Amino acid sequence: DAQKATYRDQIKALLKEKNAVLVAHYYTDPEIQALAEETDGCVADSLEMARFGRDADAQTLIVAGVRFMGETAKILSPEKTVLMPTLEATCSLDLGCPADKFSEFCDQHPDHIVVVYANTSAAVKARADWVVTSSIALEIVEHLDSQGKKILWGPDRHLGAYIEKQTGAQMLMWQGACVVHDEFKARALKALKAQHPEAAILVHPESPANVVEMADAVGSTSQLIQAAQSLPNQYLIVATDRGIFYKMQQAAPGKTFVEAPTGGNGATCRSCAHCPWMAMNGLEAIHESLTDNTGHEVFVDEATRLKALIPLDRMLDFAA
Ligand code: CIZ
Ligand code: SF4
Repeated sequence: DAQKATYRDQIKALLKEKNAVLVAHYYTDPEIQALAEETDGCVADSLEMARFGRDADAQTLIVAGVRFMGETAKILSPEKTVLMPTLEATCSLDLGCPADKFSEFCDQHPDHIVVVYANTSAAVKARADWVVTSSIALEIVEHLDSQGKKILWGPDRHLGAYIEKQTGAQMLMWQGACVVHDEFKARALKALKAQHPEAAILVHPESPANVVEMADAVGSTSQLIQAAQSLPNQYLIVATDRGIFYKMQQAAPGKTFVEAPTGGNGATCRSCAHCPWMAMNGLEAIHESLTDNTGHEVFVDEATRLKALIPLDRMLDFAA
């Protein structure tokens, strides 16, 4: 509508004026992803967002995603101003893994290498030896396991279990979960597949093991977008945040994308295939962050930043 068009035009002008660039996650709403594309920003997974922000010439990064993504951007680019549409956008994995408790867990197992998922606070990263995203977790754990290292993993238990199964590594695990992916239901998925036997099932490994087991492709967001394109199936059932449909439709135009079911028998779920925190990244909030920094700027204290940078750089070097 007219209000949105006005916001879009003003945001475009403000991005130029402030030498700012929009860095958006695949789970944000389609209009946000489209705006990032139209303004030479990026739409990506958390690994690519981190790299793009670090390498961008812009002085200011507008990170449309959740808090840990803004923090990662600041850790990698302390000289840049990092703004978020809202600092309230958190993540259930981050919330469920407080740094003091996680640090105690690590202290109890000093002979273990600490590997944490990117979906954690700067303070948790600062306690870790390695940071991984879902697009590179398997390779890094395989690498560490082949060196005979004992591994402590946190915080997502489903991703952890998937990594164990794929690599044969045994890990001590923190018991966190994503409110979106944890809701996908295997029984209802079986029923949907029975109605569409020609369908392929695409699953993000933050989903429960019995859902992952049914997948034709398991992977990070970027890997699932690739699978949507390369699989021959026209009908795709997708177990991840529905924000990803925007990019999947671009990658595989003409195919049909359907959300994997969340809750059988009409049961309700807390976050039906869309992250409530990703959804906070609206046009109005982006506009506000560009007009007045107050309450939008991400800060990470320097001691924490320097510690968190070590495992983050390790991941980025490994990925390079
Ligand atoms: O679930 C998330 O928040 C994901 C998939 C983040 C990422 O790695 O892009
Ligand atoms: Fe966190 Fe899940 Fe939202 Fe991703 S989708 S930001 S893992 S709550």
